[in-house]
Parts: sequence; C-alpha cells; structure tokens
Amino acid sequence: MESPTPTLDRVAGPADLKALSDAELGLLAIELRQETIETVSRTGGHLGSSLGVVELTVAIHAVFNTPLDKLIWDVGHQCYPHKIITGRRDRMGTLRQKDGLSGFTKRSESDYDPFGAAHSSTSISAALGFAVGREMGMAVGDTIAVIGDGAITAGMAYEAMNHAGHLKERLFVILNDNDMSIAPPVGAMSAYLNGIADKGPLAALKAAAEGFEAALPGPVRDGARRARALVTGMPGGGTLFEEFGFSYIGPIDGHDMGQLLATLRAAKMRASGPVLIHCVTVKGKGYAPAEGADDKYHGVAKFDVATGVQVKGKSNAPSYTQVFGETLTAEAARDPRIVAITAAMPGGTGLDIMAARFPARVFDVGIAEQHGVTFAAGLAASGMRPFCAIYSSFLQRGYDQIVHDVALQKLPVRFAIDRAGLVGQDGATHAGAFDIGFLANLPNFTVMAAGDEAELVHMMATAAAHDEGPIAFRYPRGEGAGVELPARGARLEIGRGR
Ligand SMILES: Cc1ncc(C[n+]2csc(CCOP(=O)(O)OP(=O)(O)O)c2C)c(N)n1
Repeated sequence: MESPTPTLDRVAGPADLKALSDAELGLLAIELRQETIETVSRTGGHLGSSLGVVELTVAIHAVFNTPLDKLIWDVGHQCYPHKIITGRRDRMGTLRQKDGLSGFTKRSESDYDPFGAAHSSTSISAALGFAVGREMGMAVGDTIAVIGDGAITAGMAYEAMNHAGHLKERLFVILNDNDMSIAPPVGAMSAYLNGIADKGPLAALKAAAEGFEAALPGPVRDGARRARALVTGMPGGGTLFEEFGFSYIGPIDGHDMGQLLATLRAAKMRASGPVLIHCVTVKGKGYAPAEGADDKYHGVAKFDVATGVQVKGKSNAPSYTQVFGETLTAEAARDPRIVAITAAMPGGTGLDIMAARFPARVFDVGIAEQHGVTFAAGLAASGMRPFCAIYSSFLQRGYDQIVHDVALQKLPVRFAIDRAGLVGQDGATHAGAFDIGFLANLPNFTVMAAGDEAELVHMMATAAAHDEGPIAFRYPRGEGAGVELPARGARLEIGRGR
C-alpha cells in the first residue's frame, strides 16, 4: 500500500528539506500535521500549540541551517512537529513517558534542541546569548527564537529585547501570535498585537515585499535605513518592537507557506541586527475538534482522531485544584477582602471557579509570576487578603519577590501552591520539588502541606484568617484521597502537624 506520508517519509532530518521544492514543502506540512495529530492521539500532550506551528516549523528548517543555526522554541510545548522532522519520528510514541521523549525541548535529547525549556519566556534571552557567542567566535550560525503572544507577556521577554536592541547583533525573533495563551490572553500587549494584526496580513505583506524589493539591489545602507527597508510601513511609523531597536516584519499569515518562505528568506538575506517577524497563526489549526474547543486542545489526554473525544480516566474523588477553587469561592463569599491572583492559569489553578462568581476579585496577570507576587504583596499591604495561586515550579520565577517584597516585609500573602511534588508526564521542569526548601528557610513564613483534601480546606481557613505574615499551603496534582469534606474549614494550630 502507498504510504499516506510520501513526502515526510523522505525527511530523515532538516537537511532533506533542502532538496524539496516550495510546493513539496507545502505537502510536507500537510503530512506533518496529520502525523502530529495521530501521534498525540496515542500519547496525549500539547496538541493545539504544535498544530499552530506546523508550517512555521517546516519553513524555518527549510530556510535556516539547523543545528548550526540555533532554533529556540519558547516554552517548547509546540515542538512536536520539530521533533518529528529532526530525527525523532520513530520515538514519538514514547512522548512524555518514563525514559521516552520529553514533551518539551531538551538539550540532552537532540542537537536540534540547542536550549531546553518548559517554563516560558526564556527564548529571546537564550537566543541573544547564542548570537553573542557567535560574535565571540563560537560555532553558532543564525539564532531564531519562536515565542508566543502568551509567552511575550512576561517581563523577561522585554528584558531580552531591551538588551538585544542595545547590542544590535543579528537575531531573529518570530512572534507566534495565535491570540491564545492557555486561556485567552490578557492585557494591553494582547490588545496591541490584535490592533497590528487587524491591519490585514496581505496589505502588510505587500508593503513588506515592496520594501524588500526596493532594498535588495541597493547598496548596503546604514542600520537605521536597512531597518526601515524591512519594515511593513505601519501607519504612524514604528511598532513597539522598532522602539526596542528591532526591525519589524508582519503581520504575515503563519499558515501560508509561500508567505513564510518568502519572508524568512528575505529576512535571512537582509538582516544585520535584531528582527521581529510577526506571524499570525491559529491554535489547533487544521484539526476541527481542536480549533472548535475553548482551550484549542492546549493539552490533551489520548483521544479518538475521528471524533476528538478524549479518553479520560475515571476519578473517584475531586481534584485538589477543584477543592481549592470551591473553598476559596466560599471563603470569598464570607470575606470581601479576599482576592485571588493567577499568572495565566485560571483553569489550571481552579481560580476560574471563583472568577465565575466574583470576576472582579480574580486577577489574571499574564505569564508574570514575579509581578503577580509583588502585586499580591501590594494588595496585602493595603489591607486586602490576597491568595496567590501559582504552581510550585512556576513560583520559582517569583523568588526574589517572595523574599524581598513579601517575607522581609512580613506581608500576609497567602500562597496556594498546586502541583507540589512530582507531576508525572510534564517531567522534571514541572516537578514541584523545591518549594519546601525555598520557602521554609525564609523569615516570618508559615508553610503547610495538605495530607488530604479535607486538610486543604482547613489550611485555607487558617490562611484566610492569618494576617501575621506570609503563609503557604501546598497540595499535589490530581485527585484527592476521597475523604469527606468539612462543611466549613476550621482554623488550625500553627506549628502542629501530623
Ligand atoms: C513561567 C511559566 N508560567 C506558566 C507556564 C504555563 N504555560 C505553558 S504554555 C502557556 C501559554 C503559552 O501561550 P503562548 O506563548 O501564546 O503559546 P501557545 O500555547 O498559544 O502556542 C502557559 C501559561 C509556563 N510554561 N511557564
């Protein structure tokens, strides 16, 4: 029987893409999307994000010379198509399993993963490090960071752009703008990107193409003029990215292979400094159940390809997350000073339950754990009773804020630490392994760990009433022990555990 993936079968690695015509690269993307869907249907994983970058993955590997050129995926949760065409196709069945392929990029796994990730918003900093290494004689070609509109809400991305604009090294940042984080993205940046994207990719591409044409035959011009030649001609001049010192190209249609190849080739030929290429994509692209779902199948269990129906294990007890969400909503109903903070994880933390009842008292700050912690400290200093709900491993991002803004000032921020302990398939980067170590050594801090979901309810009542200083309660991923829940939590004696 003829293989349904004839083009993909010819690709053992990115070097094979160089032999394919542009039309064949388009066919490859179609087959790669299908392969990604089928693979993830058998393992579960981050499907929606991977489907959104299929064309981008093919185009980057076709135009650039990985692994000498360094391709750095932000978060790394969208790298499944990248894994399939970088020599890991036959191991995709082991994805996210013990001793199998990681669900993220990982240096020890492949030369094509030059920088590991899983926590967001590190890619531009890392890519800039590689670019400077190249300028200092290291064996590095071009450096390309691919970052989502969710990940670019984090301060670290701006710290990196600020530095890149200053250093002026050649560097490509591809903004993968699908107007989704895990939940819909929040904030002024999201509105700003929508404003740019609404101007229409075709008009912008035309302007870009004209800019390229005008620029190509000309003599090499000074940096500022070269930057202008790459720019799309946004009305009113520069975008925010240009203010940072980047050349801006876009918005382009990130599913149109022709636009992608033309833009990347032109950028590769022309760029001398940092360039930002703004791609508009659709999360879950090309798979109807994903495109139609609220979460765009950000993370899925195993599923049936024909229907998209996921195979979920039967649970006997409510999850700790659910108990947290419902208990906080009940506490908030009793105490108007209770507010809650999430860093882009309203569903994952269970704060969506409270947000449904008290939308004005739940704050999604974007992927900005550091800001979230200090924002909570400010709320506590004002007399409010903030619950800062951040997964154990992501709380690491806000550590100096915990020390400097919360603990040293003895401010009563309540830290709700979900995903404490081992988490399974997401692996080491997501394991909540360090919170006891990094919190219990701080002055003025109370740290609690719930042994079951009833204890979680009591710990939350304890935390709500605790105005003497910071207090944290940690609880694991997944379902509780199945114990009976108290109608209302009782305040526990601090310093006494079991
Ligand atoms: C520091 C940190 N906080 C939270 C997360 C959880 N997280 C994983 S992916 C994601 C959303 C990323 O959105 P975006 O960058 O737009 O990529 P998309 O999934 O839309 O392709 C979040 C919040 C994380 N990985 N790292």
